[in-house]
Amino acid sequence: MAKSIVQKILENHIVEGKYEQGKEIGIRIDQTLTQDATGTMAYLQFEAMGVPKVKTELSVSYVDHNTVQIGFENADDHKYLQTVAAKYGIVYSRAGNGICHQVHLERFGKPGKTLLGSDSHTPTGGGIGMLAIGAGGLDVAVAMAGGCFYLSCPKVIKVNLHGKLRPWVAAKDVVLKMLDIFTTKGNVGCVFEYGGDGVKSLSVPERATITNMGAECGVTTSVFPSDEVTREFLRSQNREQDWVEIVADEGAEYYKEIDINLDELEPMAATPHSPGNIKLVKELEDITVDQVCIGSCTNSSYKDLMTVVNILKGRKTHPNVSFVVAPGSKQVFENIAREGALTDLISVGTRIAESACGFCIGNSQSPKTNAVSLRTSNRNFYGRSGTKSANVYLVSPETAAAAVITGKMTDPRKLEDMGIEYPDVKMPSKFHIDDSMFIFPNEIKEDVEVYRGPNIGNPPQSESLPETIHGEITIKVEDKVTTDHIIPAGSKMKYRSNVPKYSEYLFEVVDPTFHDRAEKIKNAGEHNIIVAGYSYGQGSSREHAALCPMYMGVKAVIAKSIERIHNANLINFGIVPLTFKNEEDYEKIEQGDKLEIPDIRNRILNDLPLIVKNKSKSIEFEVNYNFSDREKEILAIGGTLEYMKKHSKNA
Ligand code: MIC
Ligand code: SF4
Repeated sequence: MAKSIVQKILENHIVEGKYEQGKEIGIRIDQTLTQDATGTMAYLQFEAMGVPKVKTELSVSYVDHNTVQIGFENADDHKYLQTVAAKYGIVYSRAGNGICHQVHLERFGKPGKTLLGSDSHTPTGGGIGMLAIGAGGLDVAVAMAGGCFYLSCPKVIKVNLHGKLRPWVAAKDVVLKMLDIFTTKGNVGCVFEYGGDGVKSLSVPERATITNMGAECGVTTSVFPSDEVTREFLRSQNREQDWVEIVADEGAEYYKEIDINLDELEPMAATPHSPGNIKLVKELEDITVDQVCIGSCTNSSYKDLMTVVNILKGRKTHPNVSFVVAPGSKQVFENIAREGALTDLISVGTRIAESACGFCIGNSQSPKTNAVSLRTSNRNFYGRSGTKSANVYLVSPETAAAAVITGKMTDPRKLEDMGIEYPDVKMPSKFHIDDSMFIFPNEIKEDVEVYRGPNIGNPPQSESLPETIHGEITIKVEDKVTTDHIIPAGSKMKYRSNVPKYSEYLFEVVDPTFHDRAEKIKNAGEHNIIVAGYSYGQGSSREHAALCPMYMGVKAVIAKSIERIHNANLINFGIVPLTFKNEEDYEKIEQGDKLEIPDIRNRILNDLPLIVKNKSKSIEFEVNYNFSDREKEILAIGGTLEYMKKHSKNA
């Protein structure tokens, strides 16, 4: 039978279940990655599992998110991560080595392998032909301990790319087009598999830009074939031996197929405050721009930065623009520096930032009040930049560079009128490679003592599922509430390993009174319940969006729909994700209503209908749930950590 790329890789890794769309499967994970903001908790959970060494082929711990280090907290976390890595056989990528996804693509990604990462943009690895999936830290800890990763066997959507991008139109515009077509909701359980004659015209970093932002559509992952272009990239990284060819079989069947003609695309932008609000740049022309930020795991490769440098060389940053560049990795940084391009950037008036997430996560470079900020990153959620009144537009490096010169939103094709030629940057045949910012576990021989600074607390315990949930709707939110709304990153991210402190910021952007109200309800021995619209929990993989609510006594979320990673995180921490059977019931209930979900434990375990009683309004409504037997057991016992402990004891 003719097979898709997705089917080939999944079938090679299935440990439990069968390749049958919609059914839960358990797969073996070859590689894991963590970053510091999610990794600290993931390793604390891994330690709690009592496994002496990681059981994957490769696990890498990156430090790229919390590198600002105002106060001791971040540096303490880094040291914890370094010592844990040495102890358990994990490669440690030091702060300064770059953003996890860019570095992993350069140095470790292998076609045909599975990669699980505690970051939602892990699908970047799909650019090199891996099946790379983002998950909560606890799922990654389980994979490091040798457990399966469970997912719903996906609906594979084939995206046929035709032709070739025209000058000034970039890979970013391809994925913005995908967002225009698929939007940011309704794609749970799907995977994008790219193919068609247009694929060969895209370099690996361009493919990675496209797979990176598939995360914004909410798909499980995106994947490109592994072909001669992949081989060349691996050769340039001195890793040709890691190459295998992976292409879809002729006649493979898909859930759906779409076609995109690359030569018809135009420069695009995601407008405030969602990556799904797509417009053509030419429709936005003349908007005054205050800030331009180039970097993030979406667009910070050698090719991206050399394109920008070639556009800007010999010119100066517009006086009203603050222009920041954060190279994606030390390798990118060093290679552009060795070619003299760093000097060109400095001379343009660029504010060079560290090779890290930086501006993308709002822990530096927050723009001024009411600013328009053009960014090459992947998320422009409300408040994420650190300035609530700012308007963030997501664009290609070409469009970003044009605004650096003009000080306004400019279709980069217009640069030709200013005598600027399109810089057709070629990938180098060999990168300058220096792996000295990694610490490989076999370099450390002696017994390692794990360092735990005062910021490191133990993961909080969750409670088993009660017979009846009774409590209050502590918060009712609308559609597309992201994990950035649930628990902010930015300057608060340093409390990731201190759950009681971090929980104080729950729903800060939406309703800063949430924490105190939830605490009161919890202290009164009642449960907190969250009610939401469509696509609840979209965006990041941060499990704190479930862990902190769990700590505050949230026991159920009732939504119109819930996104994949967040849904899994809720289950991992013993919070029951439920959806309205009749969506009109969402309108009939209010924040503050007293709810009761009688007999919930028995009903879920025995697949019986579940009724929610609204005591305040004397009405009741039915809710849906969809749990595998494994998930039911996890919920009943009170979370994955408890489940793992029980099963490792029984093993
Ligand atoms: C993000 O881009 O939102 C983050 C910060 O990288 C998150 C992870 C986190 O919150 O630590 C993600 O994408 O998963
Ligand atoms: Fe870092 Fe931004 Fe990428 Fe998240 S999206 S991993 S914060 S660069």
